[in-house]
Amino acid sequence: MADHQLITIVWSHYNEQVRWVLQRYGVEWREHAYLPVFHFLPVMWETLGRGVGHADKVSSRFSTPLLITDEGRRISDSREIMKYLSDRFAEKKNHLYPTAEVTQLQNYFHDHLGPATRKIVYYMLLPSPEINQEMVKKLVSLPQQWMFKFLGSIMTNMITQNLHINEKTVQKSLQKVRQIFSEISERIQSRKYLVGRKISAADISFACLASPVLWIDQSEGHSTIPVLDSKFPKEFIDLKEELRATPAGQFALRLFKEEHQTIKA
Ligand SMILES: N[C@@H](CCC(=O)N[C@@H](CS)C(=O)NCC(=O)O)C(=O)O
Repeated sequence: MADHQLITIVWSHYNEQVRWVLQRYGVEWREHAYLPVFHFLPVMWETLGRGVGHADKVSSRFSTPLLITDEGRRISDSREIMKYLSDRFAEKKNHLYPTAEVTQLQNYFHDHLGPATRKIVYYMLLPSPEINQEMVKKLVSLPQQWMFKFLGSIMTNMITQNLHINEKTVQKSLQKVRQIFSEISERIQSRKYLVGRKISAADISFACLASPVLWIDQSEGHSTIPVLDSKFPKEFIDLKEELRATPAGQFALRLFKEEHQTIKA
């Protein structure tokens, strides 16, 4: 039987959620990692005419992650994939969706936290050619690195426009992130996980979708985000430190450190 295959935008936080679950259940997979914009053709190739993929308020119909299962099924949307993996590979006691509250929280993070952290990080880091080049060099294949050399500025413009990234929208996103961090800080004060006594999809979604603004990298448990030599702009360092100091920030860091690994059955 073929392995599972995962088409990703390599640095995407929505994609990290799925890697987390694959890894958690010890499922083998092959990843086809792309830069944004370059993901478009491979996803289209694998989905067109199959009735797979739909646009939603945070992404296009060709969004990543896209899972091609070992049985040839295509599943798009990180939440659908996580549910599929949990149904198929988890024992009942380790299932990631034990209650409806988990799904509600996950949808809340998907719709509000994910787009806000993405906007902020692109706004603060995309203008830095050093960071872009280092990320690209450390994360994708040589042909994509070459293409990025020529198309980099067109790609960054496309990202900025498609995601409506500007001063005004980023201020709103900052407010949203601070609001969600304060809600989660409150909620997590007296408990180890967001729902019940075991890790659930809600915890994984919070940790992953918050990770860009905390800049959780490979040294802290992230699967792909490399440790960078380039310097971050001051406004980003300040934000990262502010959010890391909150109980919600500490919670996300702890989950990456302690839970982002294969569980022993
Ligand atoms: N509903 C989707 C959202 C994922 C998403 O927004 N993915 C982004 C990367 S951060 C993407 O692939 N964007 C490109 C596109 O929409 O074509 C999911 O949960 O998988």
